[in-house]
Parts: sequence; C-alpha cells; structure tokens
Amino acid sequence: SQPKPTRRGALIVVEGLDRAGKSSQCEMLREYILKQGNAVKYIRFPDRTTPIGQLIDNYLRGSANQDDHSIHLLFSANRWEVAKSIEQDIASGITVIVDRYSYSGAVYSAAKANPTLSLEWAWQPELGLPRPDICLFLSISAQEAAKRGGYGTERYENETMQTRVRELFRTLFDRQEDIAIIDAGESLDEVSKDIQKAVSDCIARLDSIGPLRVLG
Ligand code: Z5A
Ligand code: MG
Repeated sequence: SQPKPTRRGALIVVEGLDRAGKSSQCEMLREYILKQGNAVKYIRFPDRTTPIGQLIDNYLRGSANQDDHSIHLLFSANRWEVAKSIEQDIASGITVIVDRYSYSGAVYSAAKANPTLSLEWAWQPELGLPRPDICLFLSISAQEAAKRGGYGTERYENETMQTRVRELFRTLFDRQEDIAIIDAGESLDEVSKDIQKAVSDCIARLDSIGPLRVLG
C-alpha cells in the first residue's frame, strides 16, 4: 500500500499586549504539543538575530532612530525572510508556534498616530504571508499587566502606546478570522488549559481547513 501522506503542521500565533504572558505560554504549548508526540517549533518576532532583526533591536532599545514607515517595513521584512521556512516546516508536518506576528506588526505601528501610517496602510505588507490557522489573543487588563512588573525601558513600553495598542488590536480582530480571545489574567496553568483546548480544536479542524492559507 502507499505510504500515508504527511499531515501538515498547524500554524499557531500567540498575540497580546506587554506582559500578557505570550512567551511563557508559547513555551508551555511547545511542551504540550511535544508530549502529544507531534513535531513542533517555537519562533518569535521580532527575530533579533538576523541583520534586519539587529536593526529592529537597536531601534527598540533606543540606540537608533528610524522613520515610522521604514521601521514598520523592517518588522514586516523580518517576517518575510522566514516565510518560506515556515511554509516548509508546516508542509513537512511540523507545528509552528509564533510569538507575535503580523497583528503586532500592524497595531504597534498604527498606534503611533502618524497621519500617513493608518492601520490599513500597516496591514498591506503582511498580505501574502502564511496565514495562522489560529491566533490566540492573550487578553489582559492594564491593572493585571501592571501587577506583573512596571514598564521596561524599550520603546513602546508606556501607557499611551499600550492603551492605543489595546484598541487597535480590537479593531483589527473585527476584520480578521480565526482569532481566539483567551483570558490571560488567570494563573499560568489555567491560561495554558484554555490555550490547549483552543489549539486541540484547531488541530482537529486542520483536514477541513486544507492547505496552509495566506493572509488577506
Ligand atoms: N513589535 C512591533 O512593533 N512590530 C512587530 O511587527 C512586532 C513587534 C513583531 C518587542 O516585542 C516589541 O516589538 C513589542 C512589540 C513590538 N513592544 N512592546 N511593547 P517582544 O515580543 O520582544 O516583547 P517581550 O518583551 O518579549 O514580550 P512581552 O510582551 O513584554 O512579554 P510576554 O511574552 O507577553 O510575557 P512573558 O514574558 O511570558 O511574561 C511576563 C511576566 O509575567 C513574567 O515575569 C512572567 O513570569 C509573568 N507571567 C506570565 N503569565 C503570568 C500569569 N498567568 N500569572 C502571573 N504572572 C505571569
Ligand atoms: Mg515575550
């Protein structure tokens, strides 16, 4: 008999504001998927290790300035430079967990309230990138986030930005599909359980979803 074709992996994105617990939950999800006997990779954006990522890192730390549009396109380019490898991993059966993605990309740039940098403008360079099978949005109140420590020293880590970002995520998610809102104000384990449920449902739907799609 013919060998069974490889079932593709799932593309799972984790999004949220500062200190929502994205990285903690990505790590826990990685362990969970691994324990179920599935191949998994955990990647994050920005990927500060590439040449483009180093420009982004300098900008975020405040050691370099960039035009708002220019840095926006670099964040996007930082995703495009790994788009092919994500597609290949998914096709070969590896589930890919992504810590921040196009949604952060569009929202943080649009939150600068630059008159020529709208949410619509900011979304355009994302069109055609691998489309997540599910985007888990870790939702947390400003008060809960504050309990997890004060603002850091990077650009964007201030109240004005975070408030605008929160509103823009809402606007964007009204326009996008496959978004699961997760209450991230609970304990690490409770949040993790909710994520596992949403991800299991998504993986069960993969056959009916068909091949990996692209962002539109
Ligand atoms: N950015 C952009 O502008 N454009 C783009 O295209 C992209 C990003 C991709 C850097 O991102 C900045 O880049 C970011 C958006 C912008 N700017 N801001 N703000 P980053 O991903 O490098 O940021 P980060 O600093 O690594 O992540 P984070 O958002 O600050 O944190 P997190 O990953 O969501 O949370 P965490 O590290 O898992 O947890 C934070 C703390 O809370 C930690 O002490 C945990 O132990 C604790 N924690 C976590 N969960 C819980 C629960 N459930 N209970 C209690 N305590 C918890
Ligand atoms: Mg993080």
